[in-house]
Amino acid sequence: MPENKKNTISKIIELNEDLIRNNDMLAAQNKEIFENYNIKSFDIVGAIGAGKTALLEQIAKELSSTYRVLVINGDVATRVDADRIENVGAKAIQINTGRECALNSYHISQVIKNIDLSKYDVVFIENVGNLICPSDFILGVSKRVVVVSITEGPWVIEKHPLLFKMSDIAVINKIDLLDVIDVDLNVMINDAKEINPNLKIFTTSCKTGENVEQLIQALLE
Ligand SMILES: Nc1nc2c(ncn2[C@@H]2O[C@H](COP(=O)(O)OP(=O)(O)O)[C@@H](O)[C@H]2O)c(=O)[nH]1
Ligand SMILES: [Mg+2]
Repeated sequence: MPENKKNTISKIIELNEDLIRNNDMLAAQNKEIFENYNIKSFDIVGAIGAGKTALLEQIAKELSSTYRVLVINGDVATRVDADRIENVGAKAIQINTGRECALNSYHISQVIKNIDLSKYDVVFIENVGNLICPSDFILGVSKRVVVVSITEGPWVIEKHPLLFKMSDIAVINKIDLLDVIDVDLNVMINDAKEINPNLKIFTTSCKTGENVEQLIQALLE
């Protein structure tokens, strides 16, 4: 390979490593701030349409009677998700990332800087719908929750091992559709366990509410 091409590649790798190092440093600061305010914080990751907002609508609705809940919704465009959350009575902040396929710790640090965190007990961050990009960017939360749905097909977990390795809780959603979608739920659960034996796994339906209560209890532990 010509020398100038080699130099360009090593420069790109260096820049990428810098980006991730800076992100990790800001994430550590975010984590410390959340902890100083005694806030439980969650990064909810998963593909577009998996049911992240639908789960958050149910969780925010239930927790709002006892806790002061803030939801930060990340999307490339629109404030559809923040409006959905505010409709169930919780405070929501929408972040539009434009071209970026994941939230990063800078986005969260800017939110933290501009709000009074003493007003909240629990913060949920709905990441941009994507099963790949968020792996590189931790946000500085207490727990990461990865959400997939059975409609994404039986291989969705084994095809995205990194995000499952880096999560604390996995949700397999839309189990009300098990009769019409050709997937074996046990195979999906085993795939997740094999990738990360420490994962807590929940199979849920936002349509019927099945197992959502158990998920909420696990979040609060
Ligand atoms: N049947 C069924 N539909 C669901 C379930 N959860 C979400 N949906 C639907 O899936 C679509 C995408 O949900 P949404 O919450 O916007 O997904 P997000 O992109 O991950 O936030 C919506 O039409 C939801 O009503 C579920 O458990 N069962
Ligand atoms: Mg959403």
